Amino acid sequence: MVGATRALGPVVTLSRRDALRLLGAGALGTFAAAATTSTSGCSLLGSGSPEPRLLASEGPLPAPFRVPLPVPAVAKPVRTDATTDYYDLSPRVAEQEILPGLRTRIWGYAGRFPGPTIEARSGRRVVVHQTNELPVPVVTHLHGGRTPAASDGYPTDLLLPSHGDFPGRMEDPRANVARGSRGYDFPMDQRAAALWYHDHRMDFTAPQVWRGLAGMCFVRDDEEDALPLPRGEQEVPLLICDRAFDADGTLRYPALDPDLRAEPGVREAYAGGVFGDVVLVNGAPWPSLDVSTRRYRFRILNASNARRYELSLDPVPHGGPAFVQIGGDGGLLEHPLARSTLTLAPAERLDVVVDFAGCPVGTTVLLRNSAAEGPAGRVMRFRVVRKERDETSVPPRLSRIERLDPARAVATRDLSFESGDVHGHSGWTINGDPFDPTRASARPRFGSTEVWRLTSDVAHPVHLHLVHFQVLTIDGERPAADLGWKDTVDLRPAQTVEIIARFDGYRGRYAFHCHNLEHEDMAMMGNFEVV
Ligand SMILES: [Cu+2]
Repeated sequence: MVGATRALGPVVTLSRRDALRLLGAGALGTFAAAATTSTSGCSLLGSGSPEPRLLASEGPLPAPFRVPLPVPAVAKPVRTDATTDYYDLSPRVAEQEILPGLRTRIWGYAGRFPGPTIEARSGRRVVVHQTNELPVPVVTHLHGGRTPAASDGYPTDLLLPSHGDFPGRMEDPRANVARGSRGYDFPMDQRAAALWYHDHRMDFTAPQVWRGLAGMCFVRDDEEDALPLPRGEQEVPLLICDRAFDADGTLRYPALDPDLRAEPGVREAYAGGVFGDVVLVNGAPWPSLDVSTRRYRFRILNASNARRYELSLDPVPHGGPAFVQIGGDGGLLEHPLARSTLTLAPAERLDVVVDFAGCPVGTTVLLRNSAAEGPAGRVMRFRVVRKERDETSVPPRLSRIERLDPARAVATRDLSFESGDVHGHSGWTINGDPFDPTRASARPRFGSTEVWRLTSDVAHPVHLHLVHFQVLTIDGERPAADLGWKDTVDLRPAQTVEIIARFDGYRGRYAFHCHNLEHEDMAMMGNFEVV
């Protein structure tokens, strides 16, 4: 195993109560039995598997392809002025028909799962106001946003419930805790890209996203608008996530505290991450979309807690590659790429065009997931229902991307994402350290460029807040294809990936972490401070 020879940090001898204090509501020690040690000396999770585990639904699964693909509503500003659009996306409890004929209680922004889509313009400020109507604290992070630290949704910057008394004491001395309401200020000073917003509450992100706290946000700009790409009804967001349900439609999740108030974490068997057996696209199980014989642009987000997808089309529309990739996490690529398969780790986005022109009316095309067998092996279906002319195209040049030069990097850092000791229990660590809000792994000077060498034991999708980066090497080799600007990189087991980033935009404290949300909640997070 990679990193096996590196000693873990000193064993922290805090009592459980001290650990709770240090990490606010957090305990982190909850999935632990004694850690075992492999022959290579690498600390492994106790009796829990280091791999994600399937949480099966109770009762029959819904029949696939019966529900039309819903498209999340576009958020309506409550107010606009010359520079800014103001939204209210207050999280609250709601009931929604996810499985046909059943009501599911969700936690949603504006009471919806997925949350309303924010349509933003590069350089035009967005302010999101929230009143927390939920019974627990929330924190909202705009993933992929270049956001001032105060609005970036740092995990201890809790927004406490607007009613009831929540004992939300944070021992992070810099925590900015609010009660009831707060605003998030997003300058959107960035290029066109598909972002998403989701909960980021310390120790409880995984169950709160699972319950529905996620939505998409598109930033648009003139460069993208000038391209002859499919738009309007032919540009379709696909927010993909897996969930498990009880027979009555209730969402299942193996939380130790089902009320998500005091004790964080999941049952030990799920310490590697939680898989569901129902794949939802835009909140609907295995939906179906009627299309015409033309190009569609799909803005795909993997909003799953732990599941990674390998997407393919069956059959591949006649005459084409399955997908033409035009963008990734951080916006358009320089040139389109023909792709037969799309891989998406948690939190990654892909921007692709699919051309149904070669499909006779009546054709059905499955979007498969070859990374799974059984129910999670399929995602949704397209049904070609009419002939239509198409004046769109994918030009050979999409954008220009500045290449960050490793010779300009002022620091190279090694960060090992591995299982390890979390306050006396087994958990997920970075360089052997569990998350500590008071310690920075890096203090890059504003505007400086650094290379980070990320190493994994098992799979870890690593996400940096604030910055977008470029992937220099994967296990020493340059990436086979251009990945464009990224904010999340899909670290496969026992892999080393070098990324390069320029730390500009804003000064302050930002998080970086594994985006397997169960790993994140179990301490696989660090800080960098732009100074
Ligand atoms: Cu991880």
